[in-house]
Amino acid sequence: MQKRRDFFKLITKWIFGLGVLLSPLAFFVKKSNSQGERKLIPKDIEWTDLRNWNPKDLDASNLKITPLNNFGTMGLEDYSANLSEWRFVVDGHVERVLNFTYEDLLSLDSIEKPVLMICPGFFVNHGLWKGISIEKLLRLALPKMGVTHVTFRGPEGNYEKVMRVPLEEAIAEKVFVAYQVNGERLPQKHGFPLRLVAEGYYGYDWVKYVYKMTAEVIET
Ligand SMILES: Nc1nc2c(c(=O)[nH]1)N[C@H]1C(S)=C(S)[C@@H](COP(=O)(O)O)O[C@H]1N2
Ligand SMILES: [Mo]
Repeated sequence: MQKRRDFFKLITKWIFGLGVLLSPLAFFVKKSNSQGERKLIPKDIEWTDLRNWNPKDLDASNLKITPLNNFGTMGLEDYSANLSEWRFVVDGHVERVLNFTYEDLLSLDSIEKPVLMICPGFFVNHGLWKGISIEKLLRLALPKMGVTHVTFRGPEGNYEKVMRVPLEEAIAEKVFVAYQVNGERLPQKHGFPLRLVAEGYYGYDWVKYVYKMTAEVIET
């Protein structure tokens, strides 16, 4: 009987040990699967070929950062914000509606990361974008229960563009608001004072001159 119990103890130890050993592997396999669908762009790719890809299918981590002078641009380029009046508003399904000045934004915790933008058929920019995470902004505004989407608008007025993203993507920092690119203040043509960065989305969705972010409950 004693022998049998020892045997079970040993087996249990083994199974447990094996589990501990293999669990990082399981994590790795899961991770590489979820990224496996995206094609890693070779370092020496012709940039003109990239224009015809969908950014959601690409892993750009091998790509060099595009010098700011070589950035393409599209759509509204000359909106001019008066910084003394300009505000970034966070509203919608939140406890606290917030109004940030440009200076306020610069003083918040920031995130910075390279993200690929493709304007299909026209150009590709791989910029190093710096700005504020949506999670950070939502935390400050205290979202109410049930928020499913976050909507961005810019600029205020006749040329307003709208982009709505599911909350998970906003929280995962795939989408964020940026005030700096490649270490420089966001140039006017690229959306100064604030623009959306949207990993995996065509340039069309990277709203420039963002002035409002709204937490929403959208039934689907
Ligand atoms: N407010 C606003 N945002 C906009 C646009 C626009 O016309 N107005 N054009 C979009 C398009 S089609 C593209 S490809 C990108 C280009 O950004 P860039 O000019 O900074 O390269 O901005 C997007 N954001
Ligand atoms: Mo575009």
